[in-house]
Amino acid sequence: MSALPVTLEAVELHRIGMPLVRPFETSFGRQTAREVLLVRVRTAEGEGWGECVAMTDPFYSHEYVDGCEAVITSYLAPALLAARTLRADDVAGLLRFVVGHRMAKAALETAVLDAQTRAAGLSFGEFFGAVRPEVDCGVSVGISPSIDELLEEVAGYRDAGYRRIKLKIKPGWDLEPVAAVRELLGPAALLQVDANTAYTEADIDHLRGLDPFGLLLIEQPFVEEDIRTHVRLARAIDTPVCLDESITGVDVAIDAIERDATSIVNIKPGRVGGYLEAIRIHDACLERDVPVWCGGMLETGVGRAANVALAALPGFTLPGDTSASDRYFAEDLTESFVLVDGRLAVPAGPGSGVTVREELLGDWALRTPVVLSVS
Ligand code: SMG
Ligand code: MG
Repeated sequence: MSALPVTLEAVELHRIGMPLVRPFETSFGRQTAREVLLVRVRTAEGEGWGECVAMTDPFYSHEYVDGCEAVITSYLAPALLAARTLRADDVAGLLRFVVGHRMAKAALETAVLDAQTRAAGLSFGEFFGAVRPEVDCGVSVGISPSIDELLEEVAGYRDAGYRRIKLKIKPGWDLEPVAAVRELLGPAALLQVDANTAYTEADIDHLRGLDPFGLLLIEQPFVEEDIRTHVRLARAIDTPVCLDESITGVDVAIDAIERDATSIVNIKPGRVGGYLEAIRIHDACLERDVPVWCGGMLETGVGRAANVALAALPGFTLPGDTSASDRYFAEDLTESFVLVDGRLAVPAGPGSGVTVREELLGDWALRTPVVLSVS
């Protein structure tokens, strides 16, 4: 579905801090708050918002909030402001002169897409090609201080209706918690694990110990650049291997699939440079019968709205890390996303379909917004 270009007048960068309802621990660290960089574009046709998914520290990937803000301020926003009249489709090409920095680029592309689709009266769901009004949701469960606390947390999410549980694992926190959660949930529950690159080739035998638990998949056990060891693991275990960090674009996705390094793909729009590239990955996977699911980066309602629309595409056949707002936040920056029967509704209004609550933007501001305008 097409939409007319917008005329860009200014790019605003907002930095907010939101406390998490409970700490979230992964193999690379523990966080108690979410620092978020939000981009607002002001155009002649109206405004649009994009959320940068980078974390405070460069531990999930090389990108991080300060770095994203710097590259947007010095390079990316000036290039878009110089182009002046543009569509979301033009953004990746206009920003190609900067190597990498996909999360920063994705935030800008999404803001332009939001402005453009709002002006056209099209929802993200319509623009992306959504085929369902609501999506099945999973939840990502952090590393816990004890198995008992883990079981209590998982039972809470089960009772809330989540359709799939993902456990964060690392060496020393893998077989035992997985066994305990499988026992708690029973054999039919959808259960998967995510290692965030914490293992090495020497752990392949150990990871085979996950096979008896009937997991949906194991996500990214080895470092981002190491496709080869994922191929070796996939040959050695029955549990399907799913790449997250490694998949930075559609060509890498196709390569990893053809090499049998991944039989399921986690699609995170921020990690791949935006929703348009995310859709290309979805299409390539659908063509190859590779199931995909939508990853999460502890997004506010701004990013969550877009993720839910993406997850409504036909190839998203597994529940995503598209949890309800209250999984992370006591209060969301937009309308709350509320789980109903384990699902979230795809917003139907124009653009992302959600509205930023500007008073909260002020309350949670970590500093004054940066405004970049046409020179
Ligand atoms: O948004 O529910 C969410 C987060 C899901 O586990 C999640 N994300 O590797 O998939 C992943 C992680 C990356 C962020 S960890 C701080
Ligand atoms: Mg992951």
